[in-house]
Amino acid sequence: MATSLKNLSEYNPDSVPNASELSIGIVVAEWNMDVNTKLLQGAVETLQKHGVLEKNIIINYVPGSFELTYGARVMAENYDVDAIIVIGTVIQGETPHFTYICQSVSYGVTELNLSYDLPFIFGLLTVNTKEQAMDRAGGKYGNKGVEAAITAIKMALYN
Ligand code: DLZ
Repeated sequence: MATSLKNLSEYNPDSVPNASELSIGIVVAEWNMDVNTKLLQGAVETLQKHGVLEKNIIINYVPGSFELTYGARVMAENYDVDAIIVIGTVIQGETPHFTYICQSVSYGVTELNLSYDLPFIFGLLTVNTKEQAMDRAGGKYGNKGVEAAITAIKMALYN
C-alpha cells in the first residue's frame, strides 16, 4: 500500500511486461462504491495501458468486501482468466467488525492462491477514514487499483 513516504503508483512502465495476451478478472465490492469506482478505474486504465483488451477484462460485483473471496472463487471457476484482482475498501471508523472483515479477505485470498493455479491479487484498502481511502484511490498517495493491476500482470506472467 502507498504510505506517507512513497507513492507506489509512480512506477516505471518499462518494468511491466506486455499484457496483450492476458485476460484479467476483477471482483469489486459495492460497499464504499465511491472509493472502489476510482480503484477500479485505476486498475482498468492500467491494464489497458499495458495491452489488455477491453473485452478481456471481466468485472463482477459483490455486496461487500466479505463476499470478495467467494466472488473471486466463482470467477476462477467460470471464466478463463489469467489473474483475478479483488477490490474493496474497509474503513475502520465506520466498521465495528473491521478486523474480522479484513482478516477474512486476507485469509480468503491467501487460500485461493494456494488452491488454484491462478494468482489472486489483494486490492483491499484497509484504512481509518474515508479521507485516507480517497488519498489512496487516485489521491495524493496514488491509486491502489493501479498497483493491483501491475501486480496482476506480473503475476499472470510469473513462472
Ligand atoms: C457490514 C459492513 C460494514 C459495517 N463495513 C464495510 C466496509 O467498510 N467495507 C466493506 O466492503 N463492507 C462492509 N460491510 C459489508 C460486509 O463486507 C458484508 O457485505 C456484510 O457483512 C454481509 O456479509
